[in-house]
Amino acid sequence: MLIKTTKPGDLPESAATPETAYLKRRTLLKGLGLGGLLMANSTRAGVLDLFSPGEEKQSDSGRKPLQFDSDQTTAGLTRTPEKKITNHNNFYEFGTDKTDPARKSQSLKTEPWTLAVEGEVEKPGRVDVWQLMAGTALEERIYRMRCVEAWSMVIPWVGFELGKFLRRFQPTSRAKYVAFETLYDPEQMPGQKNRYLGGGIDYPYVEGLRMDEAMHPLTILSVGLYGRTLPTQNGAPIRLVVPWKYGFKGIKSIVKIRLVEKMPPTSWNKLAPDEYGFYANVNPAVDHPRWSQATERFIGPGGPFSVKRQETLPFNGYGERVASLYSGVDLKKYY
Ligand SMILES: Nc1nc2c(c(=O)[nH]1)N[C@H]1C(S)=C(S)[C@@H](COP(=O)(O)O)O[C@H]1N2
Ligand SMILES: [Mo]
Repeated sequence: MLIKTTKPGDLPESAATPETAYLKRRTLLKGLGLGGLLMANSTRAGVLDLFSPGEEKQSDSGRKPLQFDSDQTTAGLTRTPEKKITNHNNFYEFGTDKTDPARKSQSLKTEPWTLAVEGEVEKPGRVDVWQLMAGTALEERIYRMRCVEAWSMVIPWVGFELGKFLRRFQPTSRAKYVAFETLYDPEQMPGQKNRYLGGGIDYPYVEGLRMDEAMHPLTILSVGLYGRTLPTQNGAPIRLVVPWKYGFKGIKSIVKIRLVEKMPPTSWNKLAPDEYGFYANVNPAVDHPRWSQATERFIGPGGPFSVKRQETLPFNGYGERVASLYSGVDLKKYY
């Protein structure tokens, strides 16, 4: 891995792992009572380690083929190769390096898997996710994805609309937000056992959406990618995908969905509230405090020198369908 030390204010636009390196350091310093040193310097991994050829393994043992209706509307998008989608991940339960999830999550036991839906619903329940997968009409959705770290991918997900799923449980009129929770199992997830390995996140990982965001037809629960069930590193067996928001909203390996009246806490917001808001809408006009969000590096086919820097689009290009959700909301304040 390439590590380069930079001076304060010298964070390069190509910073590959700002969440990781900076927060890891910050958490460690906090833990040591040295919080004052926070801005002293920061480290980063170079862009080249995205593509170190030896690391690009197909770490996906046990994935099963899925049946689904394919997505015709977005078939023209250049897709990120499957090996890159499955070898460049954020899943801090397995470590903060981009290659950790593929290397360390393979033993996660995803079968059986129970998902509980509770809170402000008339009919709370627990579902067996593998039965759900078999008994639900699945769709392919080819979505542009944008990480807050300014890289992006195009991923052919397989899943179903979260809104359709939630309606089965009959949300009450008091349901204003939806809170999500990842599995908590320190025996299986080393990052939950060791605060340093886990990037300082207070586990279980949690996320939230406003009710109208959750019910929007673009919002899906994904159970697969590239036609097969999800690899563990991408959040098997079931994870959230919200294509107009930064990737961190896409909580992985979900065990609980709770409909609630009040805005729920979210993991990144708890860790660094000045950097990660509840809304997390992709917005080229609102910079992250430590780097610009105006452009992004598209991770597509080809080697390191073919990474394409492109403009970031408001709402990640989905503005026509979702901007109305935020009319009257000051997106600079509610970032
Ligand atoms: N439980 C859990 N979910 C998570 C994360 C995590 O660390 N833990 N990382 C988030 C971040 S920062 C990103 S960018 C996406 C990455 O999803 P991918 O690896 O499938 O591309 O997962 C999100 N979901
Ligand atoms: Mo991210």
